[in-house]
Amino acid sequence: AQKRIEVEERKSKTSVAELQQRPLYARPVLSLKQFLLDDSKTGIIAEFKRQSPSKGVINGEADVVDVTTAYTNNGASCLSVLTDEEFFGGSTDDLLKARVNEIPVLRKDFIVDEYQITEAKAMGADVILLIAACLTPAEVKRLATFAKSLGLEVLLELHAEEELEHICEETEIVGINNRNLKTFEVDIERSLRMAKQIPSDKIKVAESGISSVENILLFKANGFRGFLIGENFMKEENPGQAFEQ
Ligand code: IGP
Repeated sequence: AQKRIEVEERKSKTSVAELQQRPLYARPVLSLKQFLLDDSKTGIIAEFKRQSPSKGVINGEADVVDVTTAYTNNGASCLSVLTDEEFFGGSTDDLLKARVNEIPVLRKDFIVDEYQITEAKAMGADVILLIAACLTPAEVKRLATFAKSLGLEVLLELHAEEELEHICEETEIVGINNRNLKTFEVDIERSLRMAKQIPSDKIKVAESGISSVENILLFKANGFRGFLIGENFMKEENPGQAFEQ
């Protein structure tokens, strides 16, 4: 029985060696850090998100190539693509398709081990997300070190002051989620307060609930360089056009 389980497991999961053979694995990575520091760009990380636990279906049928290409042509600094199937209706296929664009692509998922990071590289992602609420500080350090060893960049997501201790040398881009993970409430003031406690050599990204140019200007004035926006675009029939406006 043990043998049979092992065989079944091997069949269901692509081996690391196979992932490393995928053509996209060898492609040169685009630096989100560089794109965010470029003042001629918008700093917007535009997200492709079909559904979410807080909103249900947002745009289930959207065409990932159409939307991400329009985001790119309208000045996005980075694309964020959900690959989590269970809660966000995303897929590896969505990310692979978004990869036609020559700007950094973030794999948006709940990453807890090295295998998922190798997978991200094989899908053609440039950046991975590490969520402090799901990991210990030691795990963040270990996974960020591994990601860097593959040439990938890391966006560390915080949502509460207690998580500031998850920041380490390897996490150069730090996101603050404006949305409370339990109540789904958005509190921009709390994010601005937290931002003051982040070391000045980190690149700060504001995440979630951003719905106006005023929001962006406020974050900019408080030292943020990146703005992760999903629903505000995805709720429209034509998300790429919504970005333009
Ligand atoms: C985008 P919004 O409110 O603009 O759609 O938010 C992004 O910040 C949000 O999707 C997000 C997320 C996450 C999704 C932030 N952290 C972690 C999944 C997992």
